[in-house]
Amino acid sequence: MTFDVITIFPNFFDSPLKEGVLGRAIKKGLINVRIINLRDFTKDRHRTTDDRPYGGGPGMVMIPGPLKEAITHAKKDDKDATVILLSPRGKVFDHEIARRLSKKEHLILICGRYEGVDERIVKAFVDMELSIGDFVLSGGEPAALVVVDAVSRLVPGVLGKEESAREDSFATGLLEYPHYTRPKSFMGMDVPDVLLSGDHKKIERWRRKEALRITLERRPELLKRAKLSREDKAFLEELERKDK
Ligand code: 4GS
Repeated sequence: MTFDVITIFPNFFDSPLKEGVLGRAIKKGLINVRIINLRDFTKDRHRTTDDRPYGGGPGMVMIPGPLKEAITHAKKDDKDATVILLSPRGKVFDHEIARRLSKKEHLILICGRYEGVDERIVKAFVDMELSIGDFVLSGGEPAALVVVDAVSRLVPGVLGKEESAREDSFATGLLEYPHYTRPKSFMGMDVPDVLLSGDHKKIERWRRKEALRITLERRPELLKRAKLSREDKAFLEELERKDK
């Protein structure tokens, strides 16, 4: 799978693409990330990428010419690539979208800077606008990195067997159960006995219940989409009864 990232800050991506899961996936050739410097597609002496907005107002707008050239360059050997603009105006990125994108062969991510990009670029080239959340970044670069990271994890081979099994369990749509490791006692707090019991059925049931409890407490809206067994539903009803 190939990601092309169009940016005016190519160095932003240097170390994140070298570390951990992502670094390994790139080294192994499972994913290919090409950082495209938007300034390489300017034609003036100053390598201009922005200009003042028509109609006035604060800030600058990314001019369409270099973006068109950069997108065309990224698409030259693959007309079917999906062009994504990172912007607070986009659909909010989630696991479901990540899963859909991981099935594509080629994504082109445009990192917005300043007030945004000239709308004609959106009309002519952008297939999808994505936001990573309801807050304002200084640029689309961290958002593009989030998308590259979350999508890459779902590309076959990027995660080890154990890690992908865990990923599958997130697909249940619940928040994670609490984790404990050594020491058994820490600052007067003990590891729950059940985790030391060696009874794997019982441990699994406890973890499931904790995941349900935490999800109900913090993100009840997630429960609507989660796959729940009859036992899960009974437990949730019990919790809601106790709550009243
Ligand atoms: C986001 C976001 C963002 C918006 C870029 C203001 C600079 C900035 N991009 N998800 N101009 N949230 N972009 O805040 O994707």
